[in-house]
Amino acid sequence: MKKMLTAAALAAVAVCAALPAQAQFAKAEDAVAYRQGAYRVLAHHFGSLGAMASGKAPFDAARAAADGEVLAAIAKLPATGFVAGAESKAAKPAIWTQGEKFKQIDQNMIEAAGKLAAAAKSGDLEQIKATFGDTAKTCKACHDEYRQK
Ligand code: ASC
Repeated sequence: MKKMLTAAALAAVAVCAALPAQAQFAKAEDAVAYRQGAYRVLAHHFGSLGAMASGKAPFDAARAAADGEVLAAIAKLPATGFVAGAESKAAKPAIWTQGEKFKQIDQNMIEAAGKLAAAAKSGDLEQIKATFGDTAKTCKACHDEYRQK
């Protein structure tokens, strides 16, 4: 019995580790607020890295590393707020009808944010500049396809 429980517990841990961030919402508007809040936090830290990458702000390695860490973690969240029935003014309906394509574009952003975070952690401004541009492209790809103008 103990052995079975241990196996079940291990299986549950494996499932949790494999799943992307999940969120549950009592109301559709909570899901909209959740994803918009996540995007806002992303934009803040992405903007901070961008200011340093472009020289508009002095390069601060510790700040860049912290921005990258938050960016990589928060990047995984917004997609979980696009639950059924949670349409909004900003989001095109295609998000719900082209689920797989939307997920892929979102995944590209998550991966780019991870690389930008690694670059930021390295403290090498040149690496930050390169990966910042790649990440910006993934933001834009989604805006072009799925954000209402
Ligand atoms: C930002 C921000 C975005 C992206 C995007 C990149 O700083 O808030 O949504 O960059 O403009 O194309």
